[in-house]
Amino acid sequence: MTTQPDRLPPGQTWLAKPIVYDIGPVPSLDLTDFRLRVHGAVLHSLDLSWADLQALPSTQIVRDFHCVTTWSVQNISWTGIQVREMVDRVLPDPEVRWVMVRSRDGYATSIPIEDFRRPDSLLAFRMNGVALAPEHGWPVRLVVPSLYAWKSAKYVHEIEFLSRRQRGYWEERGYHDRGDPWSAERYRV
Ligand SMILES: Nc1nc2c(c(=O)[nH]1)N[C@H]1C(S)=C(S)[C@@H](COP(=O)(O)O)O[C@H]1N2
Ligand SMILES: [Mo]
Repeated sequence: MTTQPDRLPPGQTWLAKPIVYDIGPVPSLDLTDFRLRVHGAVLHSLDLSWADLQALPSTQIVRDFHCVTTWSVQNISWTGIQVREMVDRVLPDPEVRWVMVRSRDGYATSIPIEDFRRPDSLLAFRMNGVALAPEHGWPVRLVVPSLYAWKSAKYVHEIEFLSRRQRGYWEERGYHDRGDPWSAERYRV
């Protein structure tokens, strides 16, 4: 593994593979029951089946992945749908500043809309060339590589555009509202 200090955010150390972090058991699912709800302060809500999601244009990115517990992994490739594809379809109200992403295991995370809609934020269903492993978020997870990995919610089933800020699982427990690794935004001050 090459070590390029210029691409390692402050206080981080390289690991070869991501460590799996889950607040609870990996949730089970029958794909025929899959729904992704995209709603809230938007003009057009969406309620997508697995087939609907697969019909959307997909793309691949390669990004480093930074966990707030100080490990980082280089060059993970993710395949999925650009988040801004969804944003463009639902048309959030102009006052929306925050998005809440909710998962089937009860996890949730709140993300500033500017970070959420970046071109490298994906709803990913493949990781390093293969379908997501159950513990990495099967069938689909959010990946926001510009922020700490706790913002990359696994097992996603709901995206809500908020008219007032709410906090997700770790944000409620004192973690930073934004979580930019380059500014070491670990905890809320
Ligand atoms: N649904 C869900 N998503 C989650 C978590 C979780 O507990 N549940 N943990 C987060 C944390 S803290 C990290 S570091 C990453 C880890 O991703 P991995 O388990 O695929 O390595 O997932 C994030 N997404
Ligand atoms: Mo994490």
